[in-house]
Amino acid sequence: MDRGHRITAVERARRGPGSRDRPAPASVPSVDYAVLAADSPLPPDVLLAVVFGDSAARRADPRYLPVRLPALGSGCAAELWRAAGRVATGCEGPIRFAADAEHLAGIIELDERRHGGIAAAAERAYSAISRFHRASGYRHLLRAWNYFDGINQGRADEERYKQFCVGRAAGLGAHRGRRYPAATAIGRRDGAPTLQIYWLAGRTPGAPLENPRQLSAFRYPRRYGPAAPSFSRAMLVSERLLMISGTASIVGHASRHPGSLAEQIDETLVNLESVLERATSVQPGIPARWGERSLLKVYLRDGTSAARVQAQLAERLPRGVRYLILEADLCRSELLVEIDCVHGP
Ligand code: 3EB
Repeated sequence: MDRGHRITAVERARRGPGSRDRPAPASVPSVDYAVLAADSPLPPDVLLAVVFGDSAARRADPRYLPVRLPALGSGCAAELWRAAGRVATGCEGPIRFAADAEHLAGIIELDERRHGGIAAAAERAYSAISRFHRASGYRHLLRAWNYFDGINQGRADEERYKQFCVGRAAGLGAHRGRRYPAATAIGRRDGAPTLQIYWLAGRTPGAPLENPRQLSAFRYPRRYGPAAPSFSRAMLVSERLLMISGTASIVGHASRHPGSLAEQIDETLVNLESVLERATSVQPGIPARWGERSLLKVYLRDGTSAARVQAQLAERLPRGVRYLILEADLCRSELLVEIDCVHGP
């Protein structure tokens, strides 16, 4: 650990997360949903293009990641991150990346069969990510999305989500203390043995936030698995950009409203509000209400309820809030919906 980094950590501990005088990045990427024309090349300022859908095809461009989760409703299926300034791209081992002066977008895809299962693949992925960032100028892992097949397969501690958590915890290691990135972990149903992770890292640390209505995931009791999930509820990336982790109908550590999608949606929205309130209390630059710069991803276990979900969201959220609805499996089998959010400039 270099001297500059240590001073930053001490300063942060003294000032507390989100304080106004914490180091702030000079720029942040902007995130948008878009439709990508099938064959047109990505514009040069794109840091990352995640394309959701059954038929999302591969491309040679290292910034491009197809994720086979069916996109329902809107038809907008691509999440585009745009840089502030020049973009440099590259590959290092299994990692591919694109970066501007302040932030780096990374992608890793590992074949579970080549690494001996989901736990080993997750460990391999996160140790590669950790090593890569220790050696780069972008030391701070801010936000990560994890997608893999059959997330609820396996019984008790062998359930694949729990094994993923075991590997992720081992790969991230103890060195980062409890300053975990915000995260999403979601199950595909494509039968492909590929662990897909994409993430945002920065030169400047963000401020991790927790939700007062929920026990921190990294403190979940043993019954939820051999290793607690290593993520924070949200990350203040800058004074104006908030990235909220996958959020579900969980209060304390218990799932609420099993069997009721409508009630799970409402509980999830209360959790999101609670995180937003926490964020605005430490960082007044964050808009206090959802709006046109709020981008939600709604992961829905049963795609046939998409229209109902859309109607409920339209009723509960201000007009202008944008969302993708993706059909997916979620990390606890009783959860029917999970929502993550980028709330930014
Ligand atoms: C929860 O609150 C629901 O393991 O990275 C949400 C977001 C969830 C991220 C992860 C899991 C993860 O525990 C599940």
